[in-house]
Amino acid sequence: MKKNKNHKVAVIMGSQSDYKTMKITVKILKIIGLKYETKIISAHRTPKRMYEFARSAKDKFGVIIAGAGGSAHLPGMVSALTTIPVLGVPIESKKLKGIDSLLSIAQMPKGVPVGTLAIGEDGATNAALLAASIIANNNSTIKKKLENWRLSQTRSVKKKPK
Ligand code: RP5
Repeated sequence: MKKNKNHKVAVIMGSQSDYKTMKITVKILKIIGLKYETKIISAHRTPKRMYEFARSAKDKFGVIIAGAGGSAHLPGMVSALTTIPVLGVPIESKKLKGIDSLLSIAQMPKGVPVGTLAIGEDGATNAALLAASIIANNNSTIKKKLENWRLSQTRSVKKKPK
């Protein structure tokens, strides 16, 4: 495994409107100290952009995080074009509260996986943490930062309610 290119995370999303959620992913990646790039790529509105991104992703990224809402085919389509791990964040849609996004992303037929996270902000947070875990397998600095993040989370839980 070549080191540098596998330590960068691509954070892609189907629309500018998804960034409200996906900026949480970016915030966590920054805290952990992971390199990343953000892009708007729509599977149905910019299919050529999606194809070109996915086909060249292996030269640049170790993990792809894809946020999409509604009939959320972006993570699955990107995963079909690369073997880099793809983590899908179901965006909370207005009409069905993200249940549509969740089922679209989670119910990939066998053979082309997408690691599906929770709907909305929780999923956006955990996608960044899971990307960090994947990259930490080959990066001791990220591993240490991830362990520290967990430790500080544990310490933040008070023993008694106020
Ligand atoms: C999806 O359609 C996007 O991922 C977004 O969640 C949803 C709505 O997009 P906009 O109409 O806000 O551009 O492709």
